Amino acid sequence: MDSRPDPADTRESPRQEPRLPPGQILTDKWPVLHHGPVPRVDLAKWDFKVFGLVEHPARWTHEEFRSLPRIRVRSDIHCVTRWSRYDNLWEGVAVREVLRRAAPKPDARHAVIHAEQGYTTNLPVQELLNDDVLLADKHDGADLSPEHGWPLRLVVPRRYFWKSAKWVRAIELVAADRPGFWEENGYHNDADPWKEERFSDW
Ligand SMILES: Nc1nc2c(c(=O)[nH]1)N[C@H]1C(S)=C(S)[C@@H](COP(=O)(O)O)O[C@H]1N2
Ligand SMILES: [Mo]
Repeated sequence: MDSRPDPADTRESPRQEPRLPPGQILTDKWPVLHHGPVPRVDLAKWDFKVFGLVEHPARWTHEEFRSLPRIRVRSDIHCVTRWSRYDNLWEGVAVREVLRRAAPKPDARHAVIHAEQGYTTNLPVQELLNDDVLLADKHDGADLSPEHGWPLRLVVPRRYFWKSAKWVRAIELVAADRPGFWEENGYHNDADPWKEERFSDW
């Protein structure tokens, strides 16, 4: 059984002025973009882990993960390929919630997000602690489709969407920043849409 979120507990990701970041075009559609094939996921073998610089390395089976406290977040998507989509209603578990249970050590300043098939992306732990950052399994009231990251995707509303890893399986906390897949392949390390941090300069 899912633990149901209180309907009143829908967090609005903070908006910036202007709402549409520079160089973006608004769309109602939700494009599918990723590297490689959509993974086939066996829920009986699926788990989610928090490891690295933590006091209590944590592992949840799919059933255990579904019983964690749940939240809803309304946020806008900004993809580096220049489409933006407003008012996405995500449902799932706050990243803050899973990190709290693992108890990060004081020197855990950066995170490597691990997804199926070796996809990684990197974020500061501070960013993950924002209360609009979640591990989502639902979008606009329906289960995520496999193409959009089912059974679980990260959602980081204040960064370009490549930081929102689909098919996510683990968060590793580290002391020194470690660039992920797209960050190693020319994308900007920080990915702030309002600063147009699209590509790195090298
Ligand atoms: N695991 C994984 N997650 C990923 C990617 C990927 O290649 N693999 N691509 C990222 C990129 S570049 C984008 S733009 C978004 C697209 O998400 P969507 O297909 O749900 O729109 O997923 C991100 N998450
Ligand atoms: Mo992307």
